[in-house]
Amino acid sequence: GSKKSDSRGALIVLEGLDRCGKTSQCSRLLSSLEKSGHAVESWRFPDRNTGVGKMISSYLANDSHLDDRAIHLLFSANRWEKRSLMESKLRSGTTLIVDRYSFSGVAFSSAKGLDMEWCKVAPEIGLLAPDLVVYLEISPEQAAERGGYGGERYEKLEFQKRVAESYKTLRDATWKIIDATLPIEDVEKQLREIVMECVLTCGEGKPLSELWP
Ligand code: Z5A
Repeated sequence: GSKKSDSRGALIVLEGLDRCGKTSQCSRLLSSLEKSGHAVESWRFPDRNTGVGKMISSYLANDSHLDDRAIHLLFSANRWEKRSLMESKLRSGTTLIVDRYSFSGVAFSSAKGLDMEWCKVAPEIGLLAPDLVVYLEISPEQAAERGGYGGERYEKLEFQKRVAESYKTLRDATWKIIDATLPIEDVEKQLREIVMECVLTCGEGKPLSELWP
């Protein structure tokens, strides 16, 4: 066939505050890419199904207490335990749509006061770099109005405001920003256009790279 041997799937990451609509958009994107015949899977971090993921889940539910650095490293370990599977999926041509990634790790831990460079550097270096990061932008106040927060540790307005500030510091010119307060179908349409372009570039053999580029 005409498919190049270095053709691969794209690593697409969605980031944003709690309630910004990531989960809804990931599932719409998944079905739209499936319908157009792409090999695609949707992933999320934390992956609560692994041993490490269960510790994270209990921490988020306030069932356990952990030092801020310890939980930061667990979130990172949770990405490391999926790294080789992630790489083999991408190389075999499967596009991955990922709900939260290293950027959440840095944004949420630095919102607690941990040094941003400490959060970014050691634990995350060498993880696969996304081909695309989409930030679904919403103010903490508007996010809070959506259906109410659940009872998890970080789901509080004051904390979400600090997370929003951290994301502002963290994001760079390569991120695509979408207004997450638009009707769900409009967000979906914008997202699909950006993602399709990225999937195409990766299919044409854009090399995989590692954090932090
Ligand atoms: N965390 C961390 O600290 N370090 C790390 O390394 C990682 C994560 C990876 C758990 O994440 C926590 O872990 C998270 C960050 C931290 N803490 N917080 N906050 P999670 O994945 O379990 O939870 P979440 O990411 O916050 O997801 P969520 O609550 O499921 O929200 P969402 O996915 O962004 O939104 P949604 O479920 O798609 O939509 C929310 C509501 O808004 C829902 O009722 C929708 O119908 C509605 N909605 C969606 N879009 C729209 C539009 N466009 N208009 C109007 N209404 C809408």
